[in-house]
Amino acid sequence: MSADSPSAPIVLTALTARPILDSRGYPTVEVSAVLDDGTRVRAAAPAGASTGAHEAVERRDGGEAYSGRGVDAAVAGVEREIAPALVGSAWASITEVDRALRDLDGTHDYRRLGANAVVAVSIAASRAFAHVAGLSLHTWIAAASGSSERLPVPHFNVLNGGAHAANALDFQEFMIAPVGAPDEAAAVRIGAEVYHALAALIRQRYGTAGLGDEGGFAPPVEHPRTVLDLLVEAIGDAGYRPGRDTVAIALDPAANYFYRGAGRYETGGTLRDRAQMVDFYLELFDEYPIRSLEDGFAEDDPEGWVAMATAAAGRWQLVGDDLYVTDPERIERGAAAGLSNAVLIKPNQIGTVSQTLAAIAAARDCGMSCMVSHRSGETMDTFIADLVVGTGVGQIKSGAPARGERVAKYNRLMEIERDHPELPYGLDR
Ligand code: 2PG
Ligand code: MG
Repeated sequence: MSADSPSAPIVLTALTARPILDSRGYPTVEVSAVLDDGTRVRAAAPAGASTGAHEAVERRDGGEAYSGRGVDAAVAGVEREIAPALVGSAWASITEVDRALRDLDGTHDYRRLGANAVVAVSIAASRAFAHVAGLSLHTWIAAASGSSERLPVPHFNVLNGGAHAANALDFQEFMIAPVGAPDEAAAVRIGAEVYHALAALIRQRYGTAGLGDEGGFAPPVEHPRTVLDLLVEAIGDAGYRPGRDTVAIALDPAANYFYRGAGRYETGGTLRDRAQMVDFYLELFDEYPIRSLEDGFAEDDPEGWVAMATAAAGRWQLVGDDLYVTDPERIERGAAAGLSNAVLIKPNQIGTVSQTLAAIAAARDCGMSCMVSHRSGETMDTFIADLVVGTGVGQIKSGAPARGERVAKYNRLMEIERDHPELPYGLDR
């Protein structure tokens, strides 16, 4: 079966939507669809805070309610425009549904109907296709994308800064990646034990273990080295060995946040040019078991990306998030320009499931790795867990191993592992 396979069409008899609260307490769109056999499928849109300039655009109400972040218009668009277009017809593939959504919206970035409405409909439709095909969602995704299934290395964001926390730390995410774990359940255990060891260290040293948006701690620290020392200590305290092939560290500085223009970056009160920024990262790579660096440079600074990729010479994973916004064309252009060797994959950045699969295919064709990702504003929807297994890309980040909306994804991964103990775990090397 391919994404265009006509083998198992869906027919929806109802499509409704409603506003629900996301993990930050702002409204987002939940969609509910009923199939002609009476089965109901649901999906909810996540929401970013540190968004790339070229992401698909959410529809927000403006005005006073929820500081302008209401989604009543996006919900109404699902019921008044999308439902009449989709309900009652037979749809042969997710590609066909997504194309209809795109045509109906009429813009390239879904700004009319809202990417928050469109992505939820596309995910619900994917669940409908999996149901009529008699497949679990991850297996349907594997078939639709022509991939081998694989359980991913979870990247647990245990310490938050940047746009996700109120502290003075400029780097946004510090993650723990149990690369050497034997399986998913063991990886989750390592992540949780390190998280608890880190909580103890932070309480002892800073008297507080307050949290950032993704469930990681947000102590009053400023310098990346202070955090990296804490992580290495916590990994050891939890009884594990820090190392690139054991329990590794991954960073998402989200450099847009501290880019000052003209190739200059300001972190921890220090202004650095591109070359100094490259040297700073190389020093950190030397001193700590870091395996992956996401958005180490700003989306508008391709020279910085090229300088980093040249200096790293393939020794580290360099991931583009805001840089590519899950857009197949941007990924291809970035690969041709030598910007990075990996891509972050977020369905709501590009708008639909079939475009997300196209982004993964584009990255693969260019020889780049992928990491599937949540957003800082999340719901209990676990689509990305099935997406990462079905596409077999081998890496996911879904925040801390704590808080319901974050662990929902890790718990779904462990459920898939229990149901399919034969699936391999780990990086797709
Ligand atoms: C990121 C994401 C998710 P946001 O920068 O990678 O961690 O943050 O959803 O706020 O864009
Ligand atoms: Mg990022």
